[in-house]
Amino acid sequence: MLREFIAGLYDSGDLVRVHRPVSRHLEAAGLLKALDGQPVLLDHVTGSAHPVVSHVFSRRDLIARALGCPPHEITPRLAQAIDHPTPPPLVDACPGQDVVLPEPDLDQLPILFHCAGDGGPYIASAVVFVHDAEYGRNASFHRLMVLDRQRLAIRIVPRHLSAYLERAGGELDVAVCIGLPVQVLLAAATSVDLGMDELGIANALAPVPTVRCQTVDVAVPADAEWVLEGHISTRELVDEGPFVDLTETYDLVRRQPVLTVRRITHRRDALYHALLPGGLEHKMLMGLPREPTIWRAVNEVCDCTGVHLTPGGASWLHAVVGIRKQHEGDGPAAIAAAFQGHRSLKHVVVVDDDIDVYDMTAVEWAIATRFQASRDLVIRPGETGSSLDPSADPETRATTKLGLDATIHRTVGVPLDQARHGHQKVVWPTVDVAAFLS
Ligand SMILES: [Mn+2]
Repeated sequence: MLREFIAGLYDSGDLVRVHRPVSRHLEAAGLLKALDGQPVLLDHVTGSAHPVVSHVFSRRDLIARALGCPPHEITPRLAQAIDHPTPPPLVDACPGQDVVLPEPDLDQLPILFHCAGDGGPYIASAVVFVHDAEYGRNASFHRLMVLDRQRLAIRIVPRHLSAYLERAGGELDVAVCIGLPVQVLLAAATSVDLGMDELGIANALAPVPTVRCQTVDVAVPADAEWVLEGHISTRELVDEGPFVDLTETYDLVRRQPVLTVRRITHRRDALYHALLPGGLEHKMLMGLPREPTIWRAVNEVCDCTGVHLTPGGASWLHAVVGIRKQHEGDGPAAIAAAFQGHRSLKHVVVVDDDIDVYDMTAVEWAIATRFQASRDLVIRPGETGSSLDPSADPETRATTKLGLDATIHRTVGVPLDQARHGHQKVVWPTVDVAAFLS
């Protein structure tokens, strides 16, 4: 669970702990931005009795550590969990319900106001759980803007929660959880079919005991630090935003529904997980769960050895795909499949399996030494892109997609292994460096 992982980071000296009071208005976000990529615990955030943790899963190695596997195994493990979900167990005891606030009051939570132009304080780490008689349970991330002590504006993109809301006639009971273990955060960000329980994916990664909510008919992770039970109504729409999105640019202000909180329960000494908008943790949790779908799509056309949605591309718009090339057509086929596997993808680089997809210097080296623009460039104009790309058409999201096949090219008549020979890095002599420097 989240607090055990935080305790482990503290014990190993991997947690920056801030004892001084920090204002939740702008100051905390500024401090978190300066410490991006480094797990942080803020002991005292003004106006709240609860400590803030952030950047907990801001790096691939941190997620790997939480899942107990090497970094390169995260994508295949997640793909495996999506293919073979297991129903999470229901338990009675729930630390997340240890404390029940007498009156729901969002001001008790150290919700941060991030940037001067924001529409309000924002919760960005929250996963919303709903239940439907036919579809079953759904879990998805939604940013929540504080309107007052009981009400939040909820951003709902037209995906699963909007389908549940429509079926419920625009009136839907929900449970919002904050402070969740890594497997739940990753599963909630996957893109799977409507009616598939994301907690089944989470439970296949690591056990997720669940517990019934007190006023809402849905079971949520028992290890959650906070549970906000409430109701979404589309009868009243409010301005949601401005909000700093994944690209660190402002998203549009939209008319969105109101989520009214009716009950707040939390663990004793509950931690509040603050996700810095546009920060590395936001990018990691949003982008990493899209890598398995690219992985699977590319594996249908050739042998995929790795996928990396790079942080420089906001972990959303740029991918590096590694393949074990068998045929000359594998590169272009992998480019087309990658775009199928992640619809928002804009630029993709395909490299051979001797290139580490996480090492951007190695990827650039592959482009420099193996790529010919007249031969290996794929340009796809008139595609529908991501709403997160400010350079796409704001109305239609029309964009141009680009693929670079930076795999070794095989000249006609030259066997592949022979073609590879002239493109591989030399093997340097190995020496005992320490012996020369002592
Ligand atoms: Mn879903």
